[in-house]
Amino acid sequence: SYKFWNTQPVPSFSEIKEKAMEEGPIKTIDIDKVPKEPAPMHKGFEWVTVDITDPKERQEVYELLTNHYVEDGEATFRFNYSGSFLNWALKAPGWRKSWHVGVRVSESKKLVAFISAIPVDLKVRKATLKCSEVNYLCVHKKLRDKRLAPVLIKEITRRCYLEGVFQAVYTAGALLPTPFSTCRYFHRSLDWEKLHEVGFSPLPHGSTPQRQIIKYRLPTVTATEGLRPLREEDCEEALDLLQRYLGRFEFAPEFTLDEFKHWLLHDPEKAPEQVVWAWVVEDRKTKKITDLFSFYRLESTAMRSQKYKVLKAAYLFYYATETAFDTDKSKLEPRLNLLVKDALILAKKENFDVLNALTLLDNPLFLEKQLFGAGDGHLHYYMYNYRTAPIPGGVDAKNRP
Ligand code: YNC
Ligand code: MG
Repeated sequence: SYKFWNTQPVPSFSEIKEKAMEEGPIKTIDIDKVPKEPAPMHKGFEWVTVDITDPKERQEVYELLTNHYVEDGEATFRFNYSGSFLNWALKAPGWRKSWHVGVRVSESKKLVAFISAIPVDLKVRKATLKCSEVNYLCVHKKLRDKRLAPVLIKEITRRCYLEGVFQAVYTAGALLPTPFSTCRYFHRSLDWEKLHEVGFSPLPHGSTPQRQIIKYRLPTVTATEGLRPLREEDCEEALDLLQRYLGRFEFAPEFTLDEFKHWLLHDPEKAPEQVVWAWVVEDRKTKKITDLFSFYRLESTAMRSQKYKVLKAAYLFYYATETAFDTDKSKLEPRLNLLVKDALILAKKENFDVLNALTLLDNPLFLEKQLFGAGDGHLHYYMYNYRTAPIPGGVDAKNRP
């Protein structure tokens, strides 16, 4: 099997286990030999470039994803990326219209498939790579298992190659050849009762609803001294902190100031429904920014609930702390626990039902202590046309939407 993936420049399951695996690109691309036109589309369908800046076309992508994108294994929840979210995630600095690819029914013009990419500079061990990040691959349920996905993947690849981008990063729940890392999802209940009613959290054997509610109770005010929302004028300093913090990991994005602002600073004009929240800690004496944390909103449709339409989930996003550089190594864990507990309090205040996090960065230092529970979901991390040895934990990259 893997009839398609076996033809692609990705490492095989066996070679990634080899100790002496050489890091680097798998094949060299000659732009002049890249086809100037897409491969023919299945009969009755046509390629389109979606104009995501047009509210009408963005709504079409929204509807396709809302009805046909990723579900959990039991088909209880399906991601519900908002229009504001898509506008944010697909229009990162340097975004290209040609990387928002759709398929329409020729006759009705109905949008039935989508795939996208945005540019990202990635540090992979000692190398910095100009990559694309591929996301939102989606095929209408009625068109599944017709080998449309490989056609979409080949088309986004062609469009990346044409722009001189020869490597890509992507994540998926599906196991394909070959992940260089795998993360697990963890979930911290903020409204246990709702999570239970909606079918997300089972009642643990031997517990009672009342005990569960008490277990997840949180203070109403935050505890970190100097904590306040991130402001535009903080960004240069906060970015410097984040880059140094991410520099401790083998796989991480490298952000420009523009990218940092795009991903972390809420802009009410661009996002009428707020997508990202970020806070910093300012030292009272030195006025220096010592810590940063953020989360984003991504709701899921509750497909089986009579009572609730959506699960309001926040996802822990980028964070950083100066304690990571303290000569006293014991400071990091308590500091992160303090910060993440405040993140939970703030997420609760914003009326989220749950805060989700992956097993990346320094997350293992606080997940259990802050009562995150392991979920069923795994997220595999992949690179296209690049070979790199496995990166066990502490990855970042797609701490990204
Ligand atoms: C997947 N998620 O194995 P083989 S994640 C990649 N990513 O190929 P068909 C996938 N490949 O095994 P269907 C995949 N899921 O024969 C399946 N495949 O080699 C492979 N779901 O194609 C699969 N969104 O069209 C098989 O399958 C081949 O109709 C089968 O379509 C699949 O966005 C899909 O989970 C996922 O909408 C579109 O099931 C459909 O089932 C669907 O017969 C719900 O496809 C939504 C969903 C995926 C979310 C994501 C990241 C995508 C990354 C794609 C790879 C990018 C490579 C880099 C390109 C740029 C390079 C440069 C520079
Ligand atoms: Mg198909």
